[in-house]
Amino acid sequence: MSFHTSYKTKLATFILGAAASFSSFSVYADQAEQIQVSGAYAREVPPGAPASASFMTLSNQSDQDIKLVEAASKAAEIVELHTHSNDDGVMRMRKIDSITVPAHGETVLQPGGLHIMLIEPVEPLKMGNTVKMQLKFEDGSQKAISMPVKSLKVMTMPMQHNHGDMH
Ligand SMILES: [Cu+2]
Repeated sequence: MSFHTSYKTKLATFILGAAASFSSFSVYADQAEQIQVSGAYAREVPPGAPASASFMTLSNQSDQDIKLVEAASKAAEIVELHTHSNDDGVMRMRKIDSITVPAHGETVLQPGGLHIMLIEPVEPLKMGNTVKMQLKFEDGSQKAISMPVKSLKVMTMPMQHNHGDMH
């Protein structure tokens, strides 16, 4: 058992070393590795709809705040980081430069709040389809994620809680 563990470690070290030699990818824990993405989905829209949005929870396992600075996807012509603000009772959304995930905390992208806007979808954002996305962080590291397309009806159902608290 210990032989295998040590062998694996040596192998991993070798592979990481080789990766460092042959590519520009960094071997230390970059920001993309410190971020966990959960519950990601894109909102279903009818064909021809001008835009849709993607939502997810970003968890930061590191000691430092991490900024998401860009998202890219082939699913839409333009992908932007957005937030909503309440202007005298009217909800408006606007483009923002980054979304901060606090150290040892999480940031929730959800309807009515932060989201990743998918402008001029080029792939059908139909329930059952999958959207692939690249998330880019301040240090230039990237994370590839894929998410299901969900309909608004599914989206607005009460969230499941994974803990036993009383509500
Ligand atoms: Cu938006």
